[in-house]
Amino acid sequence: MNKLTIPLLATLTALALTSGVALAGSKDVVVENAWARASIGGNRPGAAYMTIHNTGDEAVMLTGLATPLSMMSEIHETTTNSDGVSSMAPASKITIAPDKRVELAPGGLHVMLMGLQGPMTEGDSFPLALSFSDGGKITVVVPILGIAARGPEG
Ligand SMILES: [Cu+2]
Repeated sequence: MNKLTIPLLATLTALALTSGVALAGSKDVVVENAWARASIGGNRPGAAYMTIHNTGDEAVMLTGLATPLSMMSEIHETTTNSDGVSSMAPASKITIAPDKRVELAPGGLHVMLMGLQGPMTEGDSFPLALSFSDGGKITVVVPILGIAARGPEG
């Protein structure tokens, strides 16, 4: 972690602490089973996965992602066509309906971590801040699993 990323991390943590209390909507969001895969090479993007669970009674939209690990993070969706060829593209904004979960998992939605600021090494972890339409933020600590991991259970 370089000198620039530490104040960013402190800011994200402070925002998460202050906004988690007062706002409706995202206070009812729980991020479950976050994980990432160790990266293959230094200049390839990384990917992170999780389940976003809205336990409240209002829909919440995910509006932003930030982590000191990458210059830019966005939601991508992998799709496979009828010939079995997979491709991915930025996904439109994710809305989590009341009492529903949205799964980010290999082969589907994922957080693409572009411009990695360091290696993603198995056993390490990094903070990821999720911003929501009501102004709330949630910061989760994402553990980095092995290069062949399929999920947090192995
Ligand atoms: Cu992607």
